[in-house]
Amino acid sequence: GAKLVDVKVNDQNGVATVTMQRMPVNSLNYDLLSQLVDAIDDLENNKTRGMILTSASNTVFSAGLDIMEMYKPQEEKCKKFWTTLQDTWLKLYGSSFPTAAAINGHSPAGGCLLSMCCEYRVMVNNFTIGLNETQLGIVAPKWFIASMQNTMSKRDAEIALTSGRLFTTEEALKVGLVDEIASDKEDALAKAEKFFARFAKVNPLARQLTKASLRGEDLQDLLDNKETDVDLFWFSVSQPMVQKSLDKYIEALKKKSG
Ligand code: CO8
Repeated sequence: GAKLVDVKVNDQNGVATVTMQRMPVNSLNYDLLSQLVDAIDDLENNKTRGMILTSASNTVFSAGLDIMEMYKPQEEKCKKFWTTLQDTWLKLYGSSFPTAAAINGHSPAGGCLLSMCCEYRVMVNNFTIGLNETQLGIVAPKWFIASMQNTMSKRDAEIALTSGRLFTTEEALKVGLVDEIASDKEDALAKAEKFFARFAKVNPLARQLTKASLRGEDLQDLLDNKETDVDLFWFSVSQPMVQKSLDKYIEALKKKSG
């Protein structure tokens, strides 16, 4: 199959840049997610110094879940897809190495989720980011919410989630959804690389165990409820109302691109 994820390691600082390259919008289908899981596994095995997640597109970090994986779904395939999304989240949110996202384009829904799995976010100006699920008539799962609450206040997360708000880069900075603004991709990558320098004088095991302690409850909660969560996803996407709103959404996307 196509190579949807590119991994390059900087020989000077040992940081790996993981680039999603499923054009045009890095919509997260089973193949892209599986390749992300494999890339993260490799980095764990090779004891990387850190990982930057970015996109090969100049305008989209990731358009979120591939709507076609959820539209007119077939049960077995759909459940396998969702399990792979769970695994991606578990591995990235729970990685032993430090992570940063260089968000070089729009980052709605699942795109926002991936960036929130990282420990630090640098976002190029004039794009949008957020968990806009309610705008699509769907409900962001508990673990999506947990990772949002790990970036901003519970108060801001509640308002953002219930309204399905997409933030501009500057608005995202204000609520803490992103940590720094960049002028372009190069600047975003440079700022993300700087993040790892903070750990130069920190004991790596102490850093790793602290991260595990901070994120452990969120991770355990999904680990304990993986199957229930898959069933809930299947139940949700099978609802005629949800299919109807996905149908409308796909139409709107098509109309927009002409
Ligand atoms: N899935 C599949 N195809 C997509 C998606 C997507 N998420 N997004 C865009 N595309 C397609 C478009 O249909 C278009 O296809 P075509 O060229 O065949 O017409 C092509 O990609 C390019 O799209 P655009 O022309 O719209 O590209 P732009 O650069 O103008 O815009 C955006 C890029 C801003 C990313 C825009 O495409 C967009 O807003 N996309 C939708 C984003 C979104 O809302 N995604 C939500 C997905 S749902 C999710 O991630 C979480 C679900 C949680 C499940 C909860 C349980 C039920």
